[in-house]
Amino acid sequence: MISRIDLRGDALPEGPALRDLLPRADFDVSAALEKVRPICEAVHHRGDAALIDFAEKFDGVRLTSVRVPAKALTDALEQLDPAVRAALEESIRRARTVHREQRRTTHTTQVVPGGTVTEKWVPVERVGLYAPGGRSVYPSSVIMNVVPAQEAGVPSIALASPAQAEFDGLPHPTILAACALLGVDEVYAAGGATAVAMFAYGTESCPPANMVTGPGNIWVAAAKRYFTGVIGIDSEAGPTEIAVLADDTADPVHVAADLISQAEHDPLAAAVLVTDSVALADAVEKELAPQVEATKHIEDRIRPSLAGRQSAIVLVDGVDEGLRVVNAYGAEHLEIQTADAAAVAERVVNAGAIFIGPWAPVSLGDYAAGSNHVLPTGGCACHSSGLSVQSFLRGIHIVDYTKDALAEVAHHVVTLAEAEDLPAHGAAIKARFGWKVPEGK
Ligand code: HSO
Ligand code: ZN
Repeated sequence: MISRIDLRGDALPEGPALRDLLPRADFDVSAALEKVRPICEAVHHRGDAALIDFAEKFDGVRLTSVRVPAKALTDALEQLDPAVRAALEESIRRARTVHREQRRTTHTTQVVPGGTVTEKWVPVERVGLYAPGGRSVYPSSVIMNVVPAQEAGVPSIALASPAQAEFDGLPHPTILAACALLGVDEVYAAGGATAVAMFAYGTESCPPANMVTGPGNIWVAAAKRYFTGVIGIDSEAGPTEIAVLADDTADPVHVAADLISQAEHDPLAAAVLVTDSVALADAVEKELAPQVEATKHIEDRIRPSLAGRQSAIVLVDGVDEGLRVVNAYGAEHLEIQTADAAAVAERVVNAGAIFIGPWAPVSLGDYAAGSNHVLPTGGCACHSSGLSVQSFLRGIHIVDYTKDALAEVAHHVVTLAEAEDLPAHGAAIKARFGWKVPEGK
């Protein structure tokens, strides 16, 4: 059901060579780019009419309006199962507790007497959040996108999710209910690349946004790439990944359950166990079969995910080697199930989120740890972070110098301007001092 990669014996290669030995899904966003281009152009030129045509083509329903009426949101909340409502509320409460502390304060540095640089943090003015609605209808992802945007102070937040034929062209009712719980009242029935294009260009019913965030399929990722440089994006979000670094102290029942939990998302989802214990590898493999049999999305997602080239059990010579492997891999989610897991976790430098020990499974983080579940995939954890308040803020430097403070450093500015063959830069300084360079200190 899951392949093995045996890295024991020989010394592990360095850097990219090690990464090449590790499993990863094929997720070719550039190939999808050509297909989303005409979709984006149609939304650009025909606005709402294009969105309505695409909803009919892709979602099988003819919309009367792209904007979801306010009443649909309140109705969805009223009809929400009370247990689901309570769980969503607790998830929101915990996410707020964590994200509120990520707010940044204005900071002023006095560089010299009379010369200061202040960094002020300003929220993005308008963001468009995307909540998928195909194989995955995740109200939890609505929370993970909306809460950091709200805690960052974003004044205008809109959300799009695909039209559902079975709900008269509205997005899924649990998505609508989650929006209502969070106080998001600007919601659109638009899916995939069309939703990203709607936010990027704006249409008659939806003003353009400065930034689009949220998970999605390859078309959403491709549309985000198409608009890179035009609007802000969070990340391209590929199929989900779990890596577990475990030794012989780990419980194979837990490890198998956690691997399956993320395989459940997608046939391209990655489940990777890195261990120095053959006994654990054997026990986990044995455990996978009955647990997979006992769950739901077996044939369409879990089996192809576990059997795919993106999943494997990787055997290593010890926890130190295992750390090198997981750092080279840069998993979206990394569980550490070893003796002294917290100390091992301290040595992890590349991961979207780290889950320590037996009582912090990825599922907890997906719903109710307080952490964010929108995390870098495909090895992007080596250079990017998960969604946070910071994702929705811009830091603006404010430079404030007196005449004396400028005079003190003027000769250095003029020298560097000349060294770069940009004399007009130097002239902008000299003009302030009777066209002479002050002597400085
Ligand atoms: N594990 C997914 C998020 C999710 N799980 C939503 C359940 N619902 C990516 O972090
Ligand atoms: Zn998940």
